[in-house]
Amino acid sequence: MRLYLINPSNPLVSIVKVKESRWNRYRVWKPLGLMVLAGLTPPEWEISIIDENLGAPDYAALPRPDLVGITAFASQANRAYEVAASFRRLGVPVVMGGIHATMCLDEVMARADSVVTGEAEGVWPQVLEDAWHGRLQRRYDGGLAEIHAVQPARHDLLAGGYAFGAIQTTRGCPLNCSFCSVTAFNGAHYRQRPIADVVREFQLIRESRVLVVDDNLIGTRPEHIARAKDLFRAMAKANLRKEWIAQATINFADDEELLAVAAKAGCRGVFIGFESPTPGGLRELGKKFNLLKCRDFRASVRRIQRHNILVVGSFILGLDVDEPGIGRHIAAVASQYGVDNLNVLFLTPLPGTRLWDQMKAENRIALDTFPEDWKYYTLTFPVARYRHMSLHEITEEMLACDRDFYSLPRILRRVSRCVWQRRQPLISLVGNLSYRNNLRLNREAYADFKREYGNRRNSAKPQNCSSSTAGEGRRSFSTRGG
Ligand code: B12
Ligand code: SF4
Repeated sequence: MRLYLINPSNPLVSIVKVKESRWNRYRVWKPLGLMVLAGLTPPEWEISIIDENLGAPDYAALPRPDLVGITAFASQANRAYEVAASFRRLGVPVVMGGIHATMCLDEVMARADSVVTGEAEGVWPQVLEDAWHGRLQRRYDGGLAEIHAVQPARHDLLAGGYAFGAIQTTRGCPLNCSFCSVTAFNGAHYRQRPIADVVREFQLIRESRVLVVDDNLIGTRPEHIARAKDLFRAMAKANLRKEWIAQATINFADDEELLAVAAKAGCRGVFIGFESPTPGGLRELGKKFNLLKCRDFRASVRRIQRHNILVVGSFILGLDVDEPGIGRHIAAVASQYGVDNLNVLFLTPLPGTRLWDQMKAENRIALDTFPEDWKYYTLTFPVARYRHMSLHEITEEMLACDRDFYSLPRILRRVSRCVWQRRQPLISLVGNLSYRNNLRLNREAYADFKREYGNRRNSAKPQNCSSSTAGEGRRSFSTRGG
């Protein structure tokens, strides 16, 4: 039996346009969920993972599969449905799973033969067994997996084409920020894989650089931090010869020993969500962790960097507290914190989040012709009605922010600082140029977006994602104050 596992592309996601910029090769990441699924698949299935981010194949020229599994974030849903429809027309059954299938169950059920909600570990073998015998059920619910049951991913299946391998060591996040779907999907209970399993899996990865996909690698409580230290010590002891990057909260900077063992284990970069330059913004987002009194972000960043770890700072633009001028303000604050790269995203209501419920209730979800509009849910398009900024103003704020932070003099200053401090200047340069190059792509994308949105202002009533609570028709986009 032949199984295709497919990661659909989204042509609007500039970071995956490898051909448009060679720097983007460093920003295309492996679809780990599908590699994990492959690891759970019995050997009698012949598996191919198809990542459309490296270029969609001519499916008609490929051998006909017996089953197709498709993953999707919200932003990939449109393309996922196209691919699903093309296989279903041939009579090949299609199973969909992942976060979008979980958050928008009815929408996905209408477009797939079977849907797996939640984490797949507990149900995937049953799905395959049922497919084998031609008795696929309409829905399977994996819920939250038993963390000890998480098997190593099939790292052998996607060789070549990527600069980074991928691994996951924990699931879940206790913080539940209003805009983030991780807690809704993976739960508030922070689950940690056994250290020996993680080290063994690291050894299966061929790439010398690895993305640790955990939403928060170190956790928040003393016992989480203790486990992170044990993990890093075990990784260093195993002499993995890997360099890796990860996501963490700012408390990563609070423990010198943690930083030292992380660096020794190969940590070279960390992605930290600062989210907002103002306490009001942090309160609005529920990011309590960043609100702790006496936190000096600049000193925290510097402490991390002293261990030769680059810091990418992430901010969100379009909060209710944000007013015109916020773009340049974020660029200035990020420069003042001293981050090596800045990643700014539009406040985006993702299904299943508290922000979705709130914006839905306030009728502020502007792009709500679903499923078509999901393609704009990349966090790089302003899909909502923002309190103090029109569509034009908010895209200008984003461009101003990127223009300021990624101006050539500022890039030179950051890279020279890396040379001076002996901290990976080449990687810093590549990262900065990659973001700078995307400025042009973003400008073009916003222009297309405004044209497209303008043409569709008077379009018909939208379909609704099943997690939505109201069914109101569309309103124009360019409002202040919703
Ligand atoms: C790594 C990652 C990325 C990587 C993507 C790598 C890749 N191709 O998969 C990068 C950095 C590129 C990325 C980009 C984006 N991401 Co992202 N990303 C993550 C992250 C941190 C981890 C995903 C992961 O690998 N998990 C580990 C694997 C094992 O879990 P999994 O994928 O969920 O798979 C399990 C189940 O879902 C299920 N499953 C999954 N697929 C399928 C398919 C079938 C058939 C079946 C049966 C089961 C099944 O089985 C697996 C095992 O249990 C998640 C957070 C999270 N915790 O999920 C956010 C997350 C998925 N990303 C998110 C977002 C919003 C984005 C972006 C849109 C915006 C952005 N700038 O970050 C872009 C979109 C890119 C695009 N192509 O459109 C949101 C998605 C929300 C949503 N409703 O869509 C998440 C949840 C983060 C959040 N804060 O809310 N992301
Ligand atoms: S943004 Fe980060 S800290 Fe907040 S809930 Fe999501 S994963 Fe947790």
